Amino acid sequence: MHEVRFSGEDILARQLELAEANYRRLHEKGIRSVSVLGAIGSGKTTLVEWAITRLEREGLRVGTIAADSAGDDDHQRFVARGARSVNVNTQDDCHLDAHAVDHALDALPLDALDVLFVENVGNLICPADFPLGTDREMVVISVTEGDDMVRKHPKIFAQTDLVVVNKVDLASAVGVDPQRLVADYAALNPHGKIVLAQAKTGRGMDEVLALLGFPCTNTQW
Ligand SMILES: Nc1nc2c(ncn2[C@@H]2O[C@H](COP(=O)(O)OP(=O)(O)OP(=O)(O)O)[C@@H](O)[C@H]2O)c(=O)[nH]1
Ligand SMILES: [Mg+2]
Ligand SMILES: [Zn+2]
Ligand SMILES: [Zn+2]
Repeated sequence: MHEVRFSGEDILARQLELAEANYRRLHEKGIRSVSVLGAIGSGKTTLVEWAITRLEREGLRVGTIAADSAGDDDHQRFVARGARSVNVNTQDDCHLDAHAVDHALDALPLDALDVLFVENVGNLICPADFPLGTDREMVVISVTEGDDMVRKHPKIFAQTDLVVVNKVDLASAVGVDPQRLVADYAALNPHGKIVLAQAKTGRGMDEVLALLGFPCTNTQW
């Protein structure tokens, strides 16, 4: 086990060092990696399920790290799609950190992977403070959390360049205008991209994957 008992600024510096080590390790293996952050139940796992199916059809070998406080539901969903997956239970912690990702990487067959998705615990607050060392990051929210999500969690949205607003099929049922979320995000992060999606049916997935740097040639869903 690594020594991780530090205090104050040392903790942040150590987290950055571990994140950089993860980044280097993934690059040495030629693996492209994506952190998936977002609200509880917003559709993170559903999006990654589609991504696995889609990218494997493109000939890419996909690995996943599934983080939840308890249980292995998301991990099992990824395994069912054919991903090489590792389950991480964070228990009392409400986020993944670079140290936990390092250990998860130990348990993955890195030589047999081209792409890695890391699904964080559902949470829009502290994951913003814990870099994991992935190449890219996306934040998933859904209309059912309300139209004020971006305004209430500016830090995570200001530092992320790709946001997915999921479950647009439920927008009128919950009385939320997705364009409100689009406008709030544009005000906070003018360079960021935002995709309106319905992950359950795959709507928006082509755009999400293209923005993550995986343009798909086989566009049949
Ligand atoms: N109506 C609708 N439901 C969706 C959509 N995408 C996902 N869901 C449903 O939302 C629920 C939660 O989806 P998950 O993908 O498990 O969400 P998650 O963000 O991974 O959840 P946690 O990991 O528990 O935070 C499931 O019942 C999905 O079927 C969508 O586009 N529309
Ligand atoms: Mg999930
Ligand atoms: Zn350790
Ligand atoms: Zn936390």
